[in-house]
Amino acid sequence: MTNFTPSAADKFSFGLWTVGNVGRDPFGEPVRAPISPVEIVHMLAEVGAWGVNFHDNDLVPIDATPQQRDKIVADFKKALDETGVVVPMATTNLFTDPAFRDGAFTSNDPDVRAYALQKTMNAIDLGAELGAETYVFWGGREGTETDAAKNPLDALKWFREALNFLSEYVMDHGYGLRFALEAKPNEPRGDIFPSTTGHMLAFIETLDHPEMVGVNPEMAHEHMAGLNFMHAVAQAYDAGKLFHIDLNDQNFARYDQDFRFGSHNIKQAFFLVKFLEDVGYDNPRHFDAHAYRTSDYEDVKAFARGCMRSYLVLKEKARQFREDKEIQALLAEIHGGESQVSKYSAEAAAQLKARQFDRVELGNRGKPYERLDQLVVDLILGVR
Ligand code: DIG
Ligand code: MN
Ligand code: MN
Repeated sequence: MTNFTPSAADKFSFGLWTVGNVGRDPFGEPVRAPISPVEIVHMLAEVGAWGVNFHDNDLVPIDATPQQRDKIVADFKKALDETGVVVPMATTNLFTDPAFRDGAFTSNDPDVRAYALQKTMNAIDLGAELGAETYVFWGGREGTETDAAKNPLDALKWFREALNFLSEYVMDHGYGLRFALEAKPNEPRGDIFPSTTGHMLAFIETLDHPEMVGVNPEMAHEHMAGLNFMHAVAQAYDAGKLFHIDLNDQNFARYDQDFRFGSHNIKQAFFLVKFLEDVGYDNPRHFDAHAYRTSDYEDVKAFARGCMRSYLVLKEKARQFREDKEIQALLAEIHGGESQVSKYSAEAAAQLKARQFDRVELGNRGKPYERLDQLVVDLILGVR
């Protein structure tokens, strides 16, 4: 039986806010006492995680004095040194404080947009100091409840201005950080923009330094938009922009549930893991999720272990898929090979226009996809 124990090679990471989630929700107060960043680092080491991520204020409270900041950072570094846990990613909280009630980079208030830049520069400094290589931008408040309030063209312009400014800031300081933009269609704003990974990929091409900007697709967020997460991830990978990924789970047509990875849509999780392993994805595998509100901290550890275990079980299932003779024979039968016409020439066009097709015969060519998919279901259910 394969050993499903996580190792550093898996690059499994958790944000401070994930296992540190105290169980507050819009309809209920916290159910778990807060635990410190140092305690979280030790918990992550205990369950076998490789990395820990943070928003600036997960680590350093927004009103901390410089002396308090330095002490907090020193204690955090000590915990990292003691455990070997690393910091792959950092990000800015631009959504909790009331100052960001109408957005941060896309607020209608230029003072707020300027403050958001200042806060992000300081958070980038902190992330770089702790060794982060990826900097995530999730615009939780970048959106509207009424389109009367904000012209999306202004929002896109202001978001572009901010990212261009911050790209230059990173380059000016030689930080070597890459930016990863994370989309979400709604919540907490009525509509958030850019709303999906696809929208972000298009937006990146309008920036001054697109080469240093990629995406951080999140499973729950693409599912909230009713999309196939693996397809979004594949398009990001195809564009060379899959710099980071937020793994979790999510029932469709629900608020952002941030469930344990593999806990709800096991088939989508399988095809996602299969894709990442097939292409040799080598960036962090971040579980942006949290335990049920019903959990105590022992169950929070079970949540974290479950995220990593499910990924490793599905990784083993993907290996079995690749080695399954019946599945591979079917795939060989199905895949008819490279396109007959790919590169244009006048001759190729003329030959193709002259070619006779039997359209009815083409239409009669059935595919054994039911048989193939049942083999996958058998594999996932463990009867194959
Ligand atoms: C929510 O899905 C967002 C925030 O938690 C954070 O900014 C980002 C980093 O993973 N994900
Ligand atoms: Mn989420
Ligand atoms: Mn996320």
